[in-house]
Amino acid sequence: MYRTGYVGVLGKPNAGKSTLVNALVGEKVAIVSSKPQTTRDNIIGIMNGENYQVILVDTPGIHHSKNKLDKYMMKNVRSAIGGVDEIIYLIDGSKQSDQEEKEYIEKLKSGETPVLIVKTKIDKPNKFDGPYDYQISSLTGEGVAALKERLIDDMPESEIKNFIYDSDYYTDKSIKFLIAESLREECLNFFREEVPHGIAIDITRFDEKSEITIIEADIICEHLRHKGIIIGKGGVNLKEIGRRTRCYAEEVLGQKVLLKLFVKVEEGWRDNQAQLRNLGYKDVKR
Ligand SMILES: Nc1nc2c(ncn2[C@@H]2O[C@H](COP(=O)(O)OP(=O)(O)OP(=O)(O)O)[C@@H](O)[C@H]2O)c(=O)[nH]1
Ligand SMILES: [Mg+2]
Repeated sequence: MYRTGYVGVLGKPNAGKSTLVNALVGEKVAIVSSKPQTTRDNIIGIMNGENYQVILVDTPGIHHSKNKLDKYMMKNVRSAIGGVDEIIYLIDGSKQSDQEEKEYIEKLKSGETPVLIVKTKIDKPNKFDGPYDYQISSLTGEGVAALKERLIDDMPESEIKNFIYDSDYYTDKSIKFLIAESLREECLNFFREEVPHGIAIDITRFDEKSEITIIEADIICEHLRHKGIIIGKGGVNLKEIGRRTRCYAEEVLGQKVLLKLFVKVEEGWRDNQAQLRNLGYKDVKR
């Protein structure tokens, strides 16, 4: 018998969804940062085994929409809820849950899709007093194997091997997307306050030659003063971000990479539909 299906990974921003997806898949699928609202797109991470294929859908953290990018992110969440066999709702155990979150969970549970509540970050002091089905730490790995078994067991059963992806795949995203996200992750971890949230990446050239891959990318930011911060004195920041991203790109591509970065200002892009679309935040497919 084979088990194949989809699991939606939901929760507030910064709950640890992407970290868990990476831990379950065993590969780096989704970028992680200590800042909320890191994930913008639904990102698929695939757990492959002899007799199972569990497709995890990492989603943006649930928050109130302030601009069109936020709306795009929440549309991704709704699309994930509608299309999966099971939902895991992640709660950061080191924080107290608020009334709004409790109500959201109740609403989710009253839907058609089964929901598992997973308390995470149990390596930190506990502050969450609500009910949960599993508790884990993605950092130490505690409880992750038990959750994985449960997810596999809960997937629909079939006598034929009806895997959706080739077993070699661990994500549905292209290497180009992974590199763009890795560059965004470096920016998220490098800069503070409002700079990271206004950053988007546009890869304008991706030339895979036999010996080298040439990549050119624009780092889009919202204000001129952000541009200065991103570049740094004498280009020191941009150089370091570029170096780190190039190392990652060389690892995933398995060859030398020439990476050129440019910083551009596009004021208000997070609220501009046409700019959002240009940057790859297209309408969500169901
Ligand atoms: N101590 C501890 N930290 C964790 C754990 N899981 C995640 N984190 C940290 O929590 C922060 C947020 O993790 P993410 O995986 O980016 O959270 P997310 O839910 O995907 O966040 P958004 O994409 O913004 O919605 C990062 O700094 C992680 O390193 C855990 O089990 N223990
Ligand atoms: Mg995330």
